[in-house]
Formats: sequence, structure tokens, C-alpha cells
Amino acid sequence: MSIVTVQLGQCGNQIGLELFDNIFNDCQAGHRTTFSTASCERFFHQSQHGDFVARAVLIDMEPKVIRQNLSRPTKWKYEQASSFNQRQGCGNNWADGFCVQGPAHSEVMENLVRRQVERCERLSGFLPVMSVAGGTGSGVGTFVTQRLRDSYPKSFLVNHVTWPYSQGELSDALLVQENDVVHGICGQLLRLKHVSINHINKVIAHHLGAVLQPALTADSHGVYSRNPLGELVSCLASHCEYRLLSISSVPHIPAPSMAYSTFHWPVMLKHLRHMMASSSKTDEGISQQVCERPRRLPGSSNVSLANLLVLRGKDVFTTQTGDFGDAALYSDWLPPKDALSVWKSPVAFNKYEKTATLVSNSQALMEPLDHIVRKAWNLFASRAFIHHYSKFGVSEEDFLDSFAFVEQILSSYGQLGGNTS
Ligand SMILES: Nc1nc2c(ncn2[C@@H]2O[C@H](COP(=O)(O)OP(=O)(O)OP(=O)(O)O)[C@@H](O)[C@H]2O)c(=O)[nH]1
Ligand SMILES: [Mg+2]
Repeated sequence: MSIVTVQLGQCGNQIGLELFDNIFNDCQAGHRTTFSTASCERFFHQSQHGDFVARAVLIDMEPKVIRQNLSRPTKWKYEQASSFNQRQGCGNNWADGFCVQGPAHSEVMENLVRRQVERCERLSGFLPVMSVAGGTGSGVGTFVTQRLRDSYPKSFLVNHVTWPYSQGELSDALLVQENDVVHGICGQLLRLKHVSINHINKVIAHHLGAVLQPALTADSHGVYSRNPLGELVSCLASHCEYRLLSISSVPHIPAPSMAYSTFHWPVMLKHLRHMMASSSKTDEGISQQVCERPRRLPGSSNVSLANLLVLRGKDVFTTQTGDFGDAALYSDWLPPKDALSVWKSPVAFNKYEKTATLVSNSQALMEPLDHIVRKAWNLFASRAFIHHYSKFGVSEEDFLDSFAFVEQILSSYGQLGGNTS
């Protein structure tokens, strides 16, 4: 089954490019006929000339990034006719994107999506990729997400956002990644002295690829799973108030050290579990090589509603994952055997001999979400910038509804249990 990626705004288009690059290069490495066929069907179609063409729609109100994407030499291609841009961006204004630019260009954007859908023999669903800070990504992105939901009610819709916010009402799930966390991975783990946006995008693409590349699920009877977005949603986000998914992955190794590093599954999994479960003491006794900062409210233990563990590489079938089924990690709403899903693929991913990736529907995103709401509320309370939104038809009541909606999400996650403040 295939995924149609909709790249929105500068961030969405830059991350989208890295994602396709990551996946294409991963497929080309080694002889992996079944794996590569499954992956290519998922992300690419082949042109009459045999070129691999991304199943993507490129949308930006500015021309620059799309122009760069279309002209960048890669072994795969974007289709020129599958892009749409205007002359000027939305100036970081959600209301301009959602109320004006989205509706004004809705027909042309929908036609582009429909053409990609018609190319898919079997459609798994849509992956809109966007930032939630920019006007095109957030505003046009929300508009497009809404239209996708209306036009394809039965398809899965998983948004990848570079900052958590409230499109969750429409999507089946939001895969959230935060620039500052990924920046930390680049600086501390990959040991990059000057972290660029390109480095950040490569790490984000690595995380996404590690989840979306083909894998064997518990019920797939040795055949690569068919419906990646559907399976992701069904194992992690079946409740409408709980749709925020965080991703962490081990290891992250600087490229020059790759050849000399050996990792063992029990150590990797222990660290990943520690990252998921523990609080500020995470770094204690753990090699920086495999550690990322956990995300939770201070003083709390991170309770998960559901987790998906994806293992790729050597010896995956003999690896014990029982520790991830520990009842102490989960709310008491679901028994751990239902709350934990494990996907495996013996094919090494993105040059790493072994990779363990955790997609978690847990309280991990409460802290950044809480931070965003507080900041937004302070701006709202001081009436800063409101006129930039009201001139496009977004009322104070709309703001209040949005605050209430996000507060509800925070409250729901708080109710999962644990010691949340
Ligand atoms: N990780 C990552 N973040 C990015 C990238 N490009 C922009 N951002 C972040 O996204 C936010 C701005 O969003 P953009 O994507 O530039 O905005 P846009 O969607 O093009 O919207 P307008 O320019 O307002 O029309 C800022 O927080 C940037 O730091 C990128 O390539 N990668
Ligand atoms: Mg822009």
C-alpha cells in the first residue's frame, strides 16, 4: 500500500526531501528485494523511463524551497507537475494560511492530491508534513488536512509536525518532533559543532524512516505489513483524545565512529526504556551515545497509553522486548500486552547495524505542549498580535475555543495516571 506525502511550507518541504532521500538510499543499500519492493511501492512510483518518482505533493506559498527541491540532483525525482507555489509566504500567520490562502487555492491543491491518489494501486493514507510555526505549514496545512479528512474519510491521516499543536482534531495521529530536542541529538550525540537545519532534518528523516519503512508485525505472518499508517494508528492512537505521538530512537552515532561502534540489543533497549520511563536522572550511568532527553512534566513519571517498538537489523527475532511490557510503564486502561506493539525487520536501517525506535503515546509531550499554551495564552492575554488574526476572520472566541481544546488534551493526558502536576 502507498502513502501520499503532502509537503507544506518551508519546513515540510525540506523535511519531506530528507525523508524521501533517506528511504530511497536505505532501499538501494544491499540486496533486499522484498523489502525494497515493499518500501518503493509505499513511497515511490516508477515513471515510463524507470525513474523513481516520489508520491508527494509539494505546496508552499513561496517559490524558493520548492524550486530547490525540484532542481536538487537526487537519484529519485519529484514530479514537477505535482507542486504548487505562489509568490509570497503567509508571514508566519496561521490565519492568512487557513482563512485566505488555503481556500483560495483549494481546488488546485486538491487536484494535485487526487492525481497522486489515482497513481496508487492501494492507498494506505496521507502524511502531511509541516511545521506548526509558519503560516503555510500551520495554516494551509490545517486547511489541507481538513480537506483530506473530508475528501478521503476512510483513509488514514497521520500528520508529521515540527512542534505540537492542535490539528489533532482532524488527524488520526500527530507524530511530533521538536527542533530543540533534535538539535540536542545533533550536538550531543552526533557531536556536530555547528548544527544546521539540514542536520536536524536528517535526524527527523531517520526517525520517520525508522518507523515507516516496511516491518513485520505480530500478525503479518512473515510478510511485510501492508498498511503502515493504519497499523500505526491502530496500535497507538485509537482514542480520539490521545493522538500525540513522540519518537525516540537509539543509537545516534557520529558518522566517523560508525565503523568502530558495536551495540548490543539488551543495552540499547535498556536505554530506550529508561528514556521513556525515567525523569531527570536519565543520563546517569548511560553512555551519551545512545541517550536522548526524556520529555515530561517535572517531578512526574511518564505514563504511556500505548507504545510501538520498532527493531531493525541483526538478530531482531531473538531479541527480548519483555521489559517494554512492564505494567508500571502504562496506564491501567489497557493491559500491557495490548498497550505494547513490536515491529521487526531483519534488514539494517540507514547504515546502522541495529536500530531501536520507540513511538510513544504517552505523557512525554505534555511539557512542551504546556509550555506552548502558556506562551500563547500570555500573548493572547496581552492582546499582542490579535489584530493580525482578526483581520482574516479569526475571532477571540476562536482563540478561546482553541485554548480550551488544548487544555482538554493536557488534562486527558494528565489522567493517564502518574504523578503529574
Ligand atoms: N526542523 C525544521 N524546522 C524548520 C525548517 N524550516 C523551518 N523550520 C521551522 O519552522 C518554523 C517556521 O515555519 P516555516 O516552515 O518556515 O514556515 P512556512 O510554513 O513556510 O510558512 P510561511 O513562510 O509563514 O508562509 C520555524 O519554527 C522554523 O524554525 C526545516 O527545514 N526543518
Ligand atoms: Mg515559508
